[in-house]
Amino acid sequence: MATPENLILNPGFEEDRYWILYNQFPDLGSILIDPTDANSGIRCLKMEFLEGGRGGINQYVAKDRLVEGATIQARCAYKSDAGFYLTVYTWTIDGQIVKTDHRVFCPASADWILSKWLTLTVPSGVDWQNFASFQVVTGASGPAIIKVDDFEMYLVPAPPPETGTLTATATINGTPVSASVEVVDVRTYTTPFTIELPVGNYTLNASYNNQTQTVAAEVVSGQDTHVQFTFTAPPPPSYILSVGTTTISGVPFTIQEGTEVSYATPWSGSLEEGIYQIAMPDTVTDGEETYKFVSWEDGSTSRVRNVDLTTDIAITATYEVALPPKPLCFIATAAYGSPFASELNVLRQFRDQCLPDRIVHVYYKAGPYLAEFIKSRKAIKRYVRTALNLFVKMIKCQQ
Ligand SMILES: [Ca+2]
Repeated sequence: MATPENLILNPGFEEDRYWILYNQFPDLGSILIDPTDANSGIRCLKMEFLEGGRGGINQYVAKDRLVEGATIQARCAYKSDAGFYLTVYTWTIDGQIVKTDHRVFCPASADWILSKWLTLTVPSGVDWQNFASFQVVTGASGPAIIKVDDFEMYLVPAPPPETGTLTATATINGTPVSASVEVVDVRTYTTPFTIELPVGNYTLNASYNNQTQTVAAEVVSGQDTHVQFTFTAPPPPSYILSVGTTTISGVPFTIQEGTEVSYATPWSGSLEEGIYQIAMPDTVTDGEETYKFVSWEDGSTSRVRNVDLTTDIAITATYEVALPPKPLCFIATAAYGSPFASELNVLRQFRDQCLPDRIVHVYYKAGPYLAEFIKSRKAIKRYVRTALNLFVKMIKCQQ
């Protein structure tokens, strides 16, 4: 370590500057530079008191050179025919003297010797004036001649603060998570972390997923203090599932995720994220009509469908009218008078192969009434039969 700088300027009195000489009782003594004697160099300071009293020299040290918590150490060389004191002071801004082990007695010595060290701990939390003062004070009641030379005054830096470590972790259900933790008056960290801190008490404000926790922690010298934050898991997100049907509504269906719950279309509800099994009925009856499941809007044709609900989803099942079992040709049967006429086979084949379902459906609706009308009217029955015969011939010709 480098030798610290001597805070005292002109410590050996080789120049005429910097020292402030004071003499509380000037008529009882003198304070002068002595060019004939020295511990080192060529000059020293000579104080001659007739009857003792207070007097000496001040060396001021600027405030900004004195670090809070640091220690000032001072000493000087002297020779004296009477005992006296060396003192070190600082003054607070309101004029109070702050002193710590500030005074050392120097017994008489005929030869140059070094005084003991004086120690002054720079106070903390004090608004003090702009100097520390190193004084030579005579305290003797009789006459004394004191010579001083080679003043030394050093700042011993404040010892580094004792430290310990602070470790913080955060979990949800035992799983570590990255929580934001403000160590108040230090900074904000993200868990898990271990930081070195001066010993003392700290407040930690942790936050994760809109949950906050505050704990106090004491950092102990040379040890690790572990703070564990335990948060609760956030609820899973929910999404809107909509189940609809086309052609008809009011179709009962079930949604299963663990338990099975029944609903009817159109239905829309908020469900937690997850996989749900939607089961539509194969057929559903609405009044006189029976409807049959055809497909989902995505083209799938299984009436049971799994939906992975990770966003709002709308699904639609298409139902169509289910045709009743095909009876014989009402009208033709009525016209021919028998369901077994060979022409009927040709007509049935034509109906099943060539007519669109929609027309067949209308036919099934109206056919029975027309057939009843024809059955009891012989003339009409004959015309219809003739027309159908022609139609059957046409079909045959085209085949
Ligand atoms: Ca000197």
